[in-house]
Amino acid sequence: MQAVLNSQHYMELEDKYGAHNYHPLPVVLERGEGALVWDVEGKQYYDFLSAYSAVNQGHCHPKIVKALQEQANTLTLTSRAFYNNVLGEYEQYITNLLGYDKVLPMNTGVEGGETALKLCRKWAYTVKGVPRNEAKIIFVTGNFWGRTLAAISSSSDPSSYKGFGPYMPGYIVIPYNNLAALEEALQDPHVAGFMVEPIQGEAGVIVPDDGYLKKAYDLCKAANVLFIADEVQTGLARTGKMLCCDHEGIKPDILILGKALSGGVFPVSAALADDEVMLTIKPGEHGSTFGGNPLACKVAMAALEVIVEEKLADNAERLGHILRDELRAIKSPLVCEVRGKGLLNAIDIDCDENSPLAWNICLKLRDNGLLAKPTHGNKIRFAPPLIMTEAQLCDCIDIISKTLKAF
Ligand code: IF1
Repeated sequence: MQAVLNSQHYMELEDKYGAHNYHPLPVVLERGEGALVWDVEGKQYYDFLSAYSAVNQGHCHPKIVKALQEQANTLTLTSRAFYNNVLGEYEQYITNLLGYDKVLPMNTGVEGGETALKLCRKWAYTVKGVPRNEAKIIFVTGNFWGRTLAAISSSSDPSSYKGFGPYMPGYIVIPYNNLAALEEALQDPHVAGFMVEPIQGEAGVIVPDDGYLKKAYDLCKAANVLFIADEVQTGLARTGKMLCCDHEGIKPDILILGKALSGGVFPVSAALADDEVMLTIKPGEHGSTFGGNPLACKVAMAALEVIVEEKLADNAERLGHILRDELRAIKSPLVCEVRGKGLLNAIDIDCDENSPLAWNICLKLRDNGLLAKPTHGNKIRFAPPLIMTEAQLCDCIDIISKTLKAF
C-alpha cells in the first residue's frame, strides 16, 4: 500500500500544486546513474529519452558531479559585473575544442537561440548593411527551438504558438529539406540568417536528405547570409559526431549548444561564432545574470571532457547502427519507419497522430523497464545516454521487441 501511495502521492502533489503544462508518463523517478533510473518503488528502468538529450554523458556522471560539488563549495556566481578565474578558461577550452573565435555563454537552449538571432540581426545591420529593423531570418517548418515568444513565433506547430500572439516580425518560414524553397527565400536582400536544426528533434527526429545541410550552407554563403545551426539537441556526440554538422563537413556561422553541455546537472547553453559576428554585440548590449557563472563553466568543461575522453560520439555511431538494424529486424507490423543518426532515433507507429497506440506502447515499455515518450502522437523517440554499453542496448532491444510483439 505504501509503495502505491508513494508514486500516487508525488503525482497528486504535482497535480495540485504545479502548473499543468506537461503530461508526463506516469512514473515517479528518484535516482539516476548512467543509463539507468529508478522510481520511488525502487523499480529500475533504462532511460531511452536522456532528458531530451541533456544527459548524453549518463545520469549523475561522477566527473561532472565532482566538478559541480567542488565549485559549489568555492564560488557559484559573481555576475559579469566582475571577472572570475573560471570563465576565461572555459571560453578558451570550448572555442579551441569546437574551432570558433569566441563564445557567448547563456543558460537555457532557448536563450542560446535568442542570442544567436540577436547576433544575426546585429551583424545584418552593422556588417551586411541591411536597413535598420528590416532584417529577416529564415526558419523551416517543424522547427523547435524553445518556448519564448521569439521562439514560438517561428513555429509551424499550433500547440507551440496558438493563443500566444502577436508574434515576432521579420521571420520567413519555408519547408524543411527543400533547397529550392531556400534558394527562393534567399533572393530577398534583407535576409540576415537561416536557422535550422541539422536533424529536427521535437518534430520526431526528421533526418534531411544527405547533402541538404551542405547545399543549404553553400546557398547561404553565396547570398551573404549567416548559417545558424541549432545543435541544442543534435550536438555533443548525440548523432555520432561531436556536432551533427560534422557529418557534412560544414562549420555554422553561429552554433547554438545546450542540454548536454552540462551533462544534465545544470542549465548551460552557448552561442559560438567568429569575431566578425560575435563582436557586433558591444559591452552592455546582451547578457544574463547566470550566463557564464563559474559553477556552469566548471560543469560544462567536465561535461565536454567526458564526451572527448569516453569517445561518446564513436559509441553513439556504433550503437546507433545496431539499434536501427535490430529495430528494423523486428519487422513489427506496428512500426512503419525507423530513422535516426547515432543515438538520436525514432520509430513511427503506423497510426494517425491522434491514436493512443504510441502512448500505450510507452506505458507497456515502462512496465517492461524502459522509459520513452511519444512526440507528435505516433512517433516514439529512442535516445538513450551515449555511455550505454552494447550489452545494455541489446537488453533494451529485447524489451522493445517483446513489448511490440505483445500488441
Ligand atoms: C519542452 C525536444 C521539445 C530543442 C532544440 C532549443 C531547445 C530545445 C533543438 C530549447 C528544447 C526541449 C524543451 C522541452 C522538451 C524538449 C523538446 F525537442 F527535445 F523534445 F520540447 F520539443 N533547440 N527541447 O530541442 O532548449 O530552452 O528547453 O533548454 O519545452 O517541452 P531549452
